[in-house]
Amino acid sequence: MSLITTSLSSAAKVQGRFVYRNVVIHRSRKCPLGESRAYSWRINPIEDLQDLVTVPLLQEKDCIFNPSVNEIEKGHELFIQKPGHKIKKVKSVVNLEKLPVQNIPEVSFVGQSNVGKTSLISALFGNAVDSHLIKIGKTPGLTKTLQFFNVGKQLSLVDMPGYGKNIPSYYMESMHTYLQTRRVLCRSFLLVDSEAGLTDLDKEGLRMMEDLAKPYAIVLTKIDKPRQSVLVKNLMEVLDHAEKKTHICFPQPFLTCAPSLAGIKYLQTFIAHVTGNLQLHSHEREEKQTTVKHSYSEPQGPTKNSSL
Ligand SMILES: Nc1nc2c(ncn2[C@@H]2O[C@H](COP(=O)(O)OP(=O)(O)OP(=O)(O)O)[C@@H](O)[C@H]2O)c(=O)[nH]1
Ligand SMILES: [Mg+2]
Repeated sequence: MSLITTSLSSAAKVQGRFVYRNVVIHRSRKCPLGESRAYSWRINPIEDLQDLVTVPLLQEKDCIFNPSVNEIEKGHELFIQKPGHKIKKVKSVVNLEKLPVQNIPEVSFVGQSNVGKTSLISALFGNAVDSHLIKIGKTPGLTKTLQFFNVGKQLSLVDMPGYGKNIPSYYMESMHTYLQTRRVLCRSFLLVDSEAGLTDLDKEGLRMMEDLAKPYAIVLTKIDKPRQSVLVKNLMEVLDHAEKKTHICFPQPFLTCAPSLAGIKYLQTFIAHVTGNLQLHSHEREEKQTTVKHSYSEPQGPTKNSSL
């Protein structure tokens, strides 16, 4: 993952609120999010943030996930309940010996307490699943077990207990063991609060994911909370850290807002693809056209066709 930084010469002439590593971040030109939750983000919210800086946030070679509009609609459809395609909670697991036995691809959501893991899973289901099924908390530490949610017979999403202050260490241990040993786990998402920015605990989480050497991606949650200029700065810090300290992390972070579902279709499409439920023809075209390919290992587990 890499962030292009530039010399001050081109950017310094512009009045901006933040300068991060010589890159001036403009004040939000459109609607500052802190002032309006109703802001309408593009399918991939990074594109909105790109408008605020004069240098590319991501290098071209790192923009490897570019689904078409049609593919995004197909990815989104996978998460809609219909007869014969139910979204249901299959199990809450405390004891790792009691993990559900099912041969479908799993993706897991990892991160510190209160970062928004459960809310993100609910948003992936369009916030349309019964609230008794998915419990979202005001206080950290609400999710105390590994919770498995099946999307039809296609895939399973796994909500993890959060880690952090005053959270029992066995949460961390059971999460680590699950991530290390689960054969059907094909992708994890490490969540970072976009308002708080990258914390020491997040850095610890990233170190753990790197040590595990299993495919994962970063999700910046709660993008409705900070001003866009703060969001850009925090995103750049995440990209910078990921470039320097990670090797396995997927180069494109995902940005999401659970209440408004911003960024959710884009993430749904990625999940549909990496679990082998959606072939991306636009991606294949991109790959043929470009000579630079990101070195990235194939996902493990029972995926069918995924190529990212
Ligand atoms: N504004 C806003 N609030 C959010 C968003 N996502 C989550 N929250 C809030 O953040 C708080 C924590 O959310 P949870 O989804 O319970 O967080 P968690 O990571 O599952 O927490 P633990 O189960 O304790 O590990 C709740 O009050 C949510 O309503 C978001 O995108 N925007
Ligand atoms: Mg939770």
